Amino acid sequence: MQIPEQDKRAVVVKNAGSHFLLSRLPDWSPFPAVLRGKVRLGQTTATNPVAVGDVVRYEGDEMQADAQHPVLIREILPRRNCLSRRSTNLSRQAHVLAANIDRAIVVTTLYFPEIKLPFLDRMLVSCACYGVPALIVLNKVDMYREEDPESVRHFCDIYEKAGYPVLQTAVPTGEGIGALREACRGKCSLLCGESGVGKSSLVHAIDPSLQPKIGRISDVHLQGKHTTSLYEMYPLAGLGFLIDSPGLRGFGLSDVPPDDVFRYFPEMLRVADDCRFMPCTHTHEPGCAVKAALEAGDISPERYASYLGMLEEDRKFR
Ligand SMILES: Nc1nc2c(ncn2[C@@H]2O[C@H](COP(=O)(O)OP(=O)(O)O)[C@@H](O)[C@H]2O)c(=O)[nH]1
Ligand SMILES: [Mg+2]
Ligand SMILES: [Zn+2]
Repeated sequence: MQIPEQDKRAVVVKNAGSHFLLSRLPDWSPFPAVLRGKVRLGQTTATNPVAVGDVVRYEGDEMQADAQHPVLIREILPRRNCLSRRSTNLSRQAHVLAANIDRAIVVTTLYFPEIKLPFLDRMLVSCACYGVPALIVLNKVDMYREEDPESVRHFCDIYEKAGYPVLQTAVPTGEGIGALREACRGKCSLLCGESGVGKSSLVHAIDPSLQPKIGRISDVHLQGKHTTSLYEMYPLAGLGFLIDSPGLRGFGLSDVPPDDVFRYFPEMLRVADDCRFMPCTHTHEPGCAVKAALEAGDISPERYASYLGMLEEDRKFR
């Protein structure tokens, strides 16, 4: 059946640099596309104009399309939301991770690779800034919960107290995988997190028919290697869609003015109305409700340190 020209809309399901795959969701039959000629762009300040999750208008016959004869992306339709980061600290330009997502699944481990709380908190702040709800997945608990139950408890405590749901998972034992699958139901979720934490492994665990490339942890450095350099969406049998992303090293905050950073820490936002002075940077002001909550143990010192780090970074690079 011929699709009328004006109805030729599809979702970007794979982004490998200049080549894309599109699918007319919820139908899953991806076809190749390129960005060429004159394109009407929604956002123009990003290093990548098109991201996985974008709805685009295209030109060409999707039934006949192949690698040699891709369809042409003509227009990127307005986004409901998107998640971006600054490519580098010095760059003013944003890199769009994904568009039109319902939720971010922020994957982390305590060890193998070792956790970097400031990095995790930056991802969470970005999610909050773009209005994307975040679920934290603490993966590989099979490797360290027995040896270090106290650290696992401490981690869950920090983030649950802050207001985030935390799910513990282990791919080899299947622990938490059912709950994660359930959490994906009916949604389009973006998996993000450092390289090597197990994002691709989780995709495969949720739906064994899906085969994203899984990396190997280098024995010498116990560090994640970059195994994927692309963003790819996967259909979860009748469940929803999951976007796997490459490991990110840095996560510069884009679009977050320093005065607003505290708003994206839910536990600070909850109490900040009670600060004596407005505006309050929550660093030195007398009568600061955030500092009071910190002293009372209602805000964790780790999260507060991340907050200070973000203000500091901002001073350096702005
Ligand atoms: N022990 C253990 N290893 C895991 C788990 N999840 C992933 N791995 C391993 O961690 C390495 C990196 O996994 P991968 O899925 O490629 O990570 P990604 O870079 O985040 O996509 C691979 O060797 C996986 O087999 C887990 O829950 N437990
Ligand atoms: Mg991967
Ligand atoms: Zn304050």
